[in-house]
Amino acid sequence: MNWPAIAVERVELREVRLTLVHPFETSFGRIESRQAILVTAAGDGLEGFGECTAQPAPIYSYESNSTAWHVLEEFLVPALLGRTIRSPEEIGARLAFVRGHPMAKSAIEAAIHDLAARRLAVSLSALLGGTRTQVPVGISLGIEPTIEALVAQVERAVLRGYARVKLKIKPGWDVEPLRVVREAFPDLRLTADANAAYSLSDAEHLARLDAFGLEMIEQPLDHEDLFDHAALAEKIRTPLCLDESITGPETARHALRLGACRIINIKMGRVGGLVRARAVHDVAESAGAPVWCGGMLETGIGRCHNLALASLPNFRLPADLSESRRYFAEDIIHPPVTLSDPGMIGVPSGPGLGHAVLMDRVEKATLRTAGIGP
Ligand code: SMG
Ligand code: MG
Repeated sequence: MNWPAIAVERVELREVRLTLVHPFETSFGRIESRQAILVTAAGDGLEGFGECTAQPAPIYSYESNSTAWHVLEEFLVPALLGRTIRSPEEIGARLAFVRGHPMAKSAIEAAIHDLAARRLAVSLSALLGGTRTQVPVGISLGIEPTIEALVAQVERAVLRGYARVKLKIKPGWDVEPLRVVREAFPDLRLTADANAAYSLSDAEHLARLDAFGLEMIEQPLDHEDLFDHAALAEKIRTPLCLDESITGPETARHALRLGACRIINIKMGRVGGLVRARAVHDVAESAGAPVWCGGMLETGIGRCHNLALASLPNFRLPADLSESRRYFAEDIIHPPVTLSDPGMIGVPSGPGLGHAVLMDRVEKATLRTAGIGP
């Protein structure tokens, strides 16, 4: 689909906090709320929305809400303001002078994509060339105080109809919870995500997870270590998937060539936006490797962007994309995201995000704002 000429006249940054209905614990810590920067790009009488996937602290990656705010306000937004954007690639090209900070870049790039789609009165999925009307989805379950509590969470997810369940693991919370969950749910599509909590010296221990028929183990080792992931892949049968390590099409190509992974988790924030996410998708597709869309506990805004992205053809495995109610008592979009069929979420078909942003709820959740432009 042709990209319209988009004039970015004004940008608003807004940090919001939404309490999670259930705390989410990973190998790097416990998260009780989703605190995010929302970006609004205005032009030609329309507004587009984006969400930055950074967290308050730089623990999943080096970005935090404060670094993203700073980089957006001081560098990224001024480089786009008052410009006419004639292609999606032009956004990244204008931002390329800033090294790194992919989540900050992705947030403004996403807002401009929404603006472009609204300008054309097409869905974001249509603008991207998505081919799916609904996407298979799973649920990512955090570390719980007890294995019984975890089994109860899995049971709820299965009853709700999720197509696959991902369990967070770390040293001391791996073999036992996986063994018990597998015993209780013999046919469940099950995966595990370590968020880089192990090292290659744990290879023998990780090989014990082969017994549980996992579809993949996600990011067992350090985010910078493709080499050790390739070595680990030789020692275990379960396919490896990389998340934190894949920063764009370049690392995707290296990882697949090295045999560091067979599957890629794509997060638009981590790789620097939708254009680069699509490039990772294409690299994996030509290597015959499936991808799936990861999640960062997004509000409804980021979730709609993820749904559009996951409508591309090589997103063949269930996404970490769950219903609004799995995260928040009240999402900031209307209608909230719900399962369309068991294990499926419909790709929004209305203009742009395809869901209305509820500004009164956004206002209530707001911690700080900054307007940039006239
Ligand atoms: O959005 O449902 C979700 C969470 C998915 O597990 C999830 N994300 O490493 O894949 C991952 C984690 C990172 C979460 S950090 C906020
Ligand atoms: Mg992960």
